[in-house]
Amino acid sequence: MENKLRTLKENAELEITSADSMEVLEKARVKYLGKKGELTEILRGMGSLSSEERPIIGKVANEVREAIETLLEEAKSTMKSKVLQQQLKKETIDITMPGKKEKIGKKHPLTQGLDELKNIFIGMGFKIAEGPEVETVYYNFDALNAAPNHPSRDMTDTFYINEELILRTQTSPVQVRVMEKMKPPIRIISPGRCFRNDTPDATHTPMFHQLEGLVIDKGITLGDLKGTLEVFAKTFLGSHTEVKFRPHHFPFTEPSAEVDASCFKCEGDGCNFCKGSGWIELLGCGMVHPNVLRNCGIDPEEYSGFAFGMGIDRLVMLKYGIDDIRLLFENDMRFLNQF
Ligand code: 2NM
Repeated sequence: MENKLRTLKENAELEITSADSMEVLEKARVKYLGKKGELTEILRGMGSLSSEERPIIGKVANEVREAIETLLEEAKSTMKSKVLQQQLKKETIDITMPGKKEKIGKKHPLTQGLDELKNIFIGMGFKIAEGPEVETVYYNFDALNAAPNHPSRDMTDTFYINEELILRTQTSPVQVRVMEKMKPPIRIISPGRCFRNDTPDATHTPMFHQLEGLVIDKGITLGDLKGTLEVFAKTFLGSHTEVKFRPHHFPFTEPSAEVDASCFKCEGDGCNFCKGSGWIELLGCGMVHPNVLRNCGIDPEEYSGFAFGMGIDRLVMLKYGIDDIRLLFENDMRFLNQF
């Protein structure tokens, strides 16, 4: 029996010292010291021993049990620190590795352009006005002195929702709404989305952006209009920019003009950017028609004013050298990241 115990101890020792995981150690503990373990099995057979042998074997059995327990304790604590070391090694952060750069978004080129335009006019004392994109025929056409048979009213040019409601084709209805509500002096710009029933191509999209301006006060003249727009052109395109006023016609202004700026690429010499003319078309403008003032409850004998309108998309394209307006609305990051 004593031999059996010694063999058991040797086997246990071998198993415990060669264990490579906590699970193996726990299995060994159950195998040797558990309720149904080998040591318990041997001790159960002690009943058949003589009274002289029993205390001797009992002592040896106790020694074997204590030895195995000690071995297990030691092996478990060694295993614990080994596992911890492995885990620490696995989870080590290499602080010398290059970090991941946070990607910060940026403003769409149209928003950048819009911000710049707004700031120029805010600097000249203009306030920003907004209005609905779904407009009435009255605010978009009638109040603006457009003749009942004016071609822009046609369904092939304007998106009709029903007979009275349309998608605004310009932001002038915002100016009408402001004139109805506010007493002069009025100095506002109205940037926003507009809609026209155009087939998309390099220079047209059915949705585009306009910025219009309006100044109404006593004694406002064409000189004020010219001075304001000259300052605008020089600020937006550069101080060497010259402006030229060409007679034109709009239903809502009289007189009306289109404004050209000297080409900022060739400074007027003529290049393929300005198609050899040295000039680039910038915007439309004029003195607000007396009919429009009357429609808005402003006495044209007491007040006068000027208005202007420009395409934001067109100006952004000019400034950044974009040759197709559709690129502005495709949201291709490869395009947008260039600005
Ligand atoms: C333009 C050109 C010329 C314009 C006129 C008005 C209003 F409401 F005062 F009559 N707002 N905007 C105007 C004048 C717009 O866009 C090319």
